[in-house]
Amino acid sequence: MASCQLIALALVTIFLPTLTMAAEHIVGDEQGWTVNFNYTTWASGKVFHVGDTLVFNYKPPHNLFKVDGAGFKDCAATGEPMTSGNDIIKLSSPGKKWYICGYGKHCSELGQKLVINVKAETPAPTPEPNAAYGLAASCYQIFAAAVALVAMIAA
Ligand SMILES: *[C@@H]1O[C@H](CO)[C@@H](O)[C@H](O)[C@H]1NC(C)=O
Ligand SMILES: [Cu+2]
Repeated sequence: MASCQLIALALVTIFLPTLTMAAEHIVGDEQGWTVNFNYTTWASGKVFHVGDTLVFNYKPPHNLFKVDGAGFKDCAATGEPMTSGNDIIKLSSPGKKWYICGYGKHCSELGQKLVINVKAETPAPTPEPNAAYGLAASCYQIFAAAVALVAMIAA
């Protein structure tokens, strides 16, 4: 039992960080940050959390402005654009975030604009009310998984 608890603890230690790890969202996926791409569709069904990052990949003349709701609606860019072509933005607070391309009519007529809603940080999983029970359950699952694996290999 003691060694099983160690295994369970080791597994939890290994897998827990991957569960709560911040996600990296490549805006537009392979298409990147460009015109004639529906970023509303791209963002729908995705969940953005504080701590995640957005990656905007593009080539000139595209650029990237972070704007407010009005700037998004009117495609009005103010301030300095980001121009690296590989702009990595850390989402550091919850709420709506708006991004547009400031070049020509890319935002106003060609759809190069993105709005997302950032949710609060993923809460850490709540600890088991009864740690011993939790470990025993993990232990059982490890044995079940091991048995299933052995059965598969043996088949
Ligand atoms: C983008 O797709 C959404 C649905 O996901 C749709 O409501 C919207 O009209 C589309 N925008 C454009 C410019 O086609
Ligand atoms: Cu552009």
